[in-house]
Amino acid sequence: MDLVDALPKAELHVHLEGTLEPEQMMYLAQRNNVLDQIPYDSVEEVRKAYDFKDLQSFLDLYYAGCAVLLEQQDFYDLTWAYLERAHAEGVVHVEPFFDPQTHTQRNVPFGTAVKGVHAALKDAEAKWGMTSGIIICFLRHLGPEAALECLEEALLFKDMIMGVGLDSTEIGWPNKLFTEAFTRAKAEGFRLVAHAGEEGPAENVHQALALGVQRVDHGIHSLEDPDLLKQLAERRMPLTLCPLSNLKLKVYDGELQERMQELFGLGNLCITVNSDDPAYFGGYMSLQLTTEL
Ligand code: ES4
Ligand code: ZN
Repeated sequence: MDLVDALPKAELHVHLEGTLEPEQMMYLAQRNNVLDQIPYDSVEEVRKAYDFKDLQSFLDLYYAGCAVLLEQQDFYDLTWAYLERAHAEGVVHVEPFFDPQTHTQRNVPFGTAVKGVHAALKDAEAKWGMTSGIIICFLRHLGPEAALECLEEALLFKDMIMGVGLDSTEIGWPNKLFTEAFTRAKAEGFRLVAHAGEEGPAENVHQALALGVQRVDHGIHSLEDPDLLKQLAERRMPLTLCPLSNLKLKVYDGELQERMQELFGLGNLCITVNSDDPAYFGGYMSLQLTTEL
């Protein structure tokens, strides 16, 4: 483990809301006087609830936990706690996601969230030389109009945001619905990424490529389409895999190890290993590299 921790690493797929540890959730709930807004009374209860059957059963709890994030300082503290852990595990560069709509929907201003996150990233750069760039993700389940509204708000904080992504529910919300938002984001100079082929089919990875993404987040279901695999290899298109996440959300239940081996075994793909929602899936970067699936 010490050797793994010591290796310099880039974290390219981590949701900051997914780094909210149960202890910090309870602490912030008390600090903000919103204990009644989360479905738990204790840290133990939070941990006990983390038993997921699929992506949606996880997302329901993940969004519920966000109720404790209200002030700019909360977003700073959340991000800083993550960065301290990441630094201890040898992360030297991070491109974290957060979901502005999860917060603006609860009447937390866009700026409150992004300023808190950005300030912590800047402090990590000053303290450790850790480099970073924020990626805001549109929530697929809120639809394309809401994504465009989110992008409009993002333009007001353009200097703090490197890219846009797409996450949340995959089945029933295909990536092609978001073509307009991605076209606009590209025209504004944002980098583009999207979750695709996590629970959904290889077709959704094709749709991510059509959006003009520079990375595919997850993409494990690309395995189902040999032509797609060929394209990904030829274009050196990175896949940000998250093995522990796939394990906990029962993607390829029972045969994840084999599927991962198949992907790595191709030998020609550009694959990175990442932690996704480490507070919910039980492990940060180093554990991804040392856990048997
Ligand atoms: C997510 Cl694991 C996963 N998949 C899709 N969207 C997400 N948002 C946070 N974690
Ligand atoms: Zn993710």
